[in-house]
Amino acid sequence: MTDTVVLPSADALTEDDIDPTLDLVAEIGRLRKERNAVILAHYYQDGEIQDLADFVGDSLDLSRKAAATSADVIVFCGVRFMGEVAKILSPGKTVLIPDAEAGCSLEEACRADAFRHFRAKHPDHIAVTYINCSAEVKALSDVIVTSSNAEAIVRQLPADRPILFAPDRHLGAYVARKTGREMTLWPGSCIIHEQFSERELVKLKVRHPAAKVAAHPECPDAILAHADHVGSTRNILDFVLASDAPEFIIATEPHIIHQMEKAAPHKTFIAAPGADGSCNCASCPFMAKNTLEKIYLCLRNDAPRIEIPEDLRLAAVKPLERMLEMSRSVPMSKGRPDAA
Ligand code: CIZ
Repeated sequence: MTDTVVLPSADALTEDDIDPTLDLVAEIGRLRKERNAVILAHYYQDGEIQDLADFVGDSLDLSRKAAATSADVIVFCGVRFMGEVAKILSPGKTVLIPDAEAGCSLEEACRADAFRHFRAKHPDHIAVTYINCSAEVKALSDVIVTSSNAEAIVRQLPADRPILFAPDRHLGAYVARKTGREMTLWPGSCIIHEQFSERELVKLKVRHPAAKVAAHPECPDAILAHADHVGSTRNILDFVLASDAPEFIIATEPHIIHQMEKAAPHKTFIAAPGADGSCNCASCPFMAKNTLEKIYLCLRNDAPRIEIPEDLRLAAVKPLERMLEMSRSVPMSKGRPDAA
């Protein structure tokens, strides 16, 4: 864990202190009002968390929301680096996360010291870094990207400058192919998107010949090769809602299917399989750490809270603001497709 998280004090309430008869959704609603809080949730969160959030989205739209909110408190239901982004962009707000242990395998795969060394070995390169990284790595980067804007941002970079891309090598390779830009890739990957099995996917396609495959660019090439559509979560969501196909195989974290089923109940969505033929392998264990109990507790305890040293924040905010500036061509999504 980074030292950017303030943990609850010893006398804070714990899950054992919660009255089991408490209506948690109502209590969270009451605390949200009392504290002028906004609850932001990623598409990879459990359906019940998505349903109580004020806004559901991907990292790009959640960053935009965090930067623009007038709330005093942001409860960020996602993983820790997303809460850090909210605090970097909105330093005057209290940013709470339900579970301080909600990390990210990509963040783990790219430690700041090693990244500093990587940069030093390629001094003439522009460092394009996926948002799934620590505040320290952001501070060492030139521009941050998400899977929604990576291609659009790379296309805006000077053609005569070589590019470093970290930490997801699959997303980097995909963007390099799409843009024709040469990139030196950091050798990281997401444990979730690495789980999908090409063999099981092919078997599933044979059993569902009408199904379109939509895959996230964090998937290895062998999976992307079978995809009818490749995109970020919000982009896959737009694709399945716009398509006439009746059935879809979804190769990303399967909780995104919650929004798909709500917005298009007449369509069938199947989570892409892992090596054992089931789809459970792709549930993110870090995203799953957040629960209604922990959301309630973080609002009660005012912790875990993200705090970032100001010198680190000032260094990390530059590449994030550059990202927001260079993403103007990527419109804000509605979040929940069924929302007004
Ligand atoms: O950018 C994000 O939020 C992630 C992690 C995936 C996606 O495609 O939305």
